[in-house]
Amino acid sequence: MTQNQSVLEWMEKMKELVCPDRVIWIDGTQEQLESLRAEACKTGEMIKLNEEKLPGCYLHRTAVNDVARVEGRTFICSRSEEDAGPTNHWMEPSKAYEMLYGIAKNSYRGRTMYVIPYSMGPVGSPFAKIGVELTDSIYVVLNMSIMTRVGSEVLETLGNSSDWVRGLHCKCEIDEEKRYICHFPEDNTIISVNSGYGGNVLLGKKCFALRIASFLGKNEGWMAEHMLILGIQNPLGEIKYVAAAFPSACGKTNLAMLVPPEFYRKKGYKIWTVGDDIAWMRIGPDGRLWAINPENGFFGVAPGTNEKSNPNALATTKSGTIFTNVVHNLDDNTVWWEGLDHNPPKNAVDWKGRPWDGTSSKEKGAHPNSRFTAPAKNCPCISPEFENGRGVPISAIIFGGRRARTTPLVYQSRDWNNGVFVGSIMASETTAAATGAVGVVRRDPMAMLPFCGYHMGDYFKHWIDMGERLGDKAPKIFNVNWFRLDDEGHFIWPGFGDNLRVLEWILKRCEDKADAVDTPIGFVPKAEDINLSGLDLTVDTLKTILNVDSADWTKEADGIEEFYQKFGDKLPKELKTELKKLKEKLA
Ligand code: GTP
Ligand code: SPV
Ligand code: MN
Repeated sequence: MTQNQSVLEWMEKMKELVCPDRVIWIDGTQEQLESLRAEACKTGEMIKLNEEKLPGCYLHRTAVNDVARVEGRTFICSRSEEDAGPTNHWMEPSKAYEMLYGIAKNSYRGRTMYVIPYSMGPVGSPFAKIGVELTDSIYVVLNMSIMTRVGSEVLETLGNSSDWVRGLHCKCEIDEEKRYICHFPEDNTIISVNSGYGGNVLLGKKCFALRIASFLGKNEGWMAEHMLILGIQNPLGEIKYVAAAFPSACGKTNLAMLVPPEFYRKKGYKIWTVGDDIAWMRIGPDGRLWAINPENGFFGVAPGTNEKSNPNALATTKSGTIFTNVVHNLDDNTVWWEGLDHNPPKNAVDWKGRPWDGTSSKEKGAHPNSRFTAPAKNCPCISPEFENGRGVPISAIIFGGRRARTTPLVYQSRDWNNGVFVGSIMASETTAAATGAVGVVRRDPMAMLPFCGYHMGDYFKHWIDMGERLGDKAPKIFNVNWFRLDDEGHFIWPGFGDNLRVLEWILKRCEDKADAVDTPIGFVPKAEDINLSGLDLTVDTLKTILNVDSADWTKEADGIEEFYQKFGDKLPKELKTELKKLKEKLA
């Protein structure tokens, strides 16, 4: 498949280590993928679903101990511990290699090594980067073939270059105690052992496109962010693009594919999805910030996805999709999950592979972090710019999290550095996307806490530097919170498609066409400036979620101060100044 010496040498070295019975290069052809699908169905690794209702779709169940990212077992193995910073787990590289090679040794015995050449970004486009993942899992091959651009074309583009990311995945025996997701930023290398779950094993995604790429971005002057990208077309036909960073399972896929409420549809508003999880952003020749989505598919949260909340995502999953850890409806050989509709199947199998009838068991049928892997090209609102390797220009950057109180529905930062401060103090309730407690508020700067491949203090500095380079062409920075709760624990804001009402205000602010209230944390909309037509939400209720409570924020400022201490000397002075200004305004 290739004459590239660096690829061949590394592949041979890994082959000697893991000892596969045979090696298969993934060429990206449909014939090869089809034969792998057939093989996975024969071994039970995947189940072929109803060809009429869900053509080309499959179901997979992971091991029950392997259902989410494992942040506690994810390591940045930089040469110096300081470079990994206080928010990452660190392991000394030679120790890490020794331990990982010990676990990987002979682990492919009796198995096949699949070699997956893949491109993050359209093949050969200026922002694209190449990786090669070795895996012993057909599930990984098939998911990578949806999530990235895979095949011989990638190796042709690589030529003789040694500039590519090495990735070794060994499924091993899915032993939690020996599960490790390790990144060697200085070696462009990722090693993942003892897992078969998405974010741990689809190495192009979080491991490469965020952890390794964020490190490359800092050194090369660009940004790799945990952000969706969407285009908002107004009735005049103009399209403005925004990028938004929300922590895992906090609404990126939903916002990226939103369907405008009727009032907006009638006026002619349209939404175009560019990406739902990752953005690579660079300063273009015109001095503005341009973003591409390096992925080629969506690895989306299944539960809660339905005809009303996210019809575009649902439509995207109707063909060529792999479902993981959802309910298998045996009556018609389709899939189901909580929140799809109110009719759970009577004759089904739950995500653990046990009989399930939707009523007698208290346990959920689908895992809360069950997922679909769907091709981007299926998405009814995929942007015409999706394959454009130069990307799209970003007008606004939006941060957001899941906060039952404190953070208002939306506010705007005062300027770039204040916006970096707003991103750095993001806090959100934890979700099922990572193992561990759910619903605990934690600081998750820029939604990158689990994904920044280097010292978070240096990362903040990189943001400040980018702002300096962008100058007056910098996107405006906002923060949103769709998740404020009332006293009975219900969401106050309707969310989903209605989030366009907030985006409209954001875009107006970018063009100086809307007023705002100056508060200690930044600019908050005047309640009458958020369009509520067609909603049964009163202006008074809206006011409660636009409110900035001084007592809450004084407590918040103390929390920020404590959090900032982690970063010591690496905390940029600009952020110290922003915290000081916030405290002064609150006092
Ligand atoms: P990752 O793929 O883990 O990065 O998640 P994500 O950020 O793409 O989150 P996603 O859009 O899949 O949403 C996760 C959960 O949040 C789902 O259960 C959604 O139903 C719910 N959700 C998304 N948007 C909203 C919203 O506007 N309001 C409310 N109340 N819930 C939402
Ligand atoms: C996330 O957890 O942010 C995801 C899913 O997008 S995973 O690929 O597992 O990281
Ligand atoms: Mn994500």
